[in-house]
Amino acid sequence: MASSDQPADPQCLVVDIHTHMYPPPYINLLKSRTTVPYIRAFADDPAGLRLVILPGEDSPANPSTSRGRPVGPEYWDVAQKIAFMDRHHIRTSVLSLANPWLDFVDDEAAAVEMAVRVNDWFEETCARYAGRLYAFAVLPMKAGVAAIQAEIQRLKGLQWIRGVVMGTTGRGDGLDDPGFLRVWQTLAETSTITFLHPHYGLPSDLYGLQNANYGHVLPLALGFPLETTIAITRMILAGVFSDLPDLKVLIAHSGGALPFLAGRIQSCIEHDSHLKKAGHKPINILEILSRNIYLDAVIYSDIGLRTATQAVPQGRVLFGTDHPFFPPLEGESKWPSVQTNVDAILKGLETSDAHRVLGTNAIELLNLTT
Ligand code: 5CU
Repeated sequence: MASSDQPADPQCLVVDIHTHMYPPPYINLLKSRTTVPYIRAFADDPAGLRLVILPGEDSPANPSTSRGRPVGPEYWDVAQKIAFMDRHHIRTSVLSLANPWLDFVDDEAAAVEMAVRVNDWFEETCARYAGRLYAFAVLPMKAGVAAIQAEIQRLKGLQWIRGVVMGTTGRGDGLDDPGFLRVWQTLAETSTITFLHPHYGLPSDLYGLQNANYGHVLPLALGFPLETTIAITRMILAGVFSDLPDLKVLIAHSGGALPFLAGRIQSCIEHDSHLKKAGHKPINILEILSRNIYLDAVIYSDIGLRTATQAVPQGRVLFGTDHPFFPPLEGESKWPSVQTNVDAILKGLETSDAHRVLGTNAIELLNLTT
């Protein structure tokens, strides 16, 4: 298949389902903080504000990441999002709050208030750009289960919200926490799709003593997708998908390593004497992949992309960009991170399948009017 700077067929509608923003109230929250996550300027750096969000990212022990990344209006200004979409021939975007969402807001009332403000900002912003913008909403994770459920129900009354975005820790004990099952139940009952996204990575000692020389490569390239893989495997082992066959989870970064490791995970389950003795319910990962799982196409190579499309049924892989993360380093106007994903789709798939991944799958799954 051809590689080009835009989809081969100009009739192909491109929909970006992995594209982030920090609405102004959330930016103000980050600016008010002095511990990670925060936004601040550094006196010796005239280049401007820095966004420091990842765990341990401000550690002096790791100067290669210790000031996070530059942050500017591309993170909060909707006009910049639309300009980016126009430049890259993206017709419609499904926005989501970027990590770490509201995971760090421990106070129940503050978490609920910020969730409502952020979600209402997305609703109003999408309404102003009807057909071009939709959004995944955020949940007040550190509020009680009842408060989370109430927000999920409230979202059903909003016109432009198409699901929720969530990290891997849930209310603090992970997505396989028995106490979290009631949240999954409400998401399933309300047919709310969950966009599962990493943030925490792996324990940094796994990256070794030389990690200080490696910038963000290990946490982002490996920590993020492995974190997601572990989170979803824990949900599988806990029987969440067996209990809730209608639950729909859209996994970031093409499911991390799940498509590649599904067979190994299944084999380990079948060979595990503890599970057998404990009378664990049978688990069929291929069935879960075909029934409950959707994957984005943010994988940057045709090899990974083909694996993703083979792991789930047709119609379940959806284009994304991860904008505004991974900006061009040299000031190019086009973002190579976007182009690499488009090229992987065009190279890896037949034209009709490529067009489905680039847009039609999202339009159908999320009921978008473009
Ligand atoms: O560059 C990064 O740190 C990130 C991030 O934090 N979140 C994301 O979605 N992509 C890249």
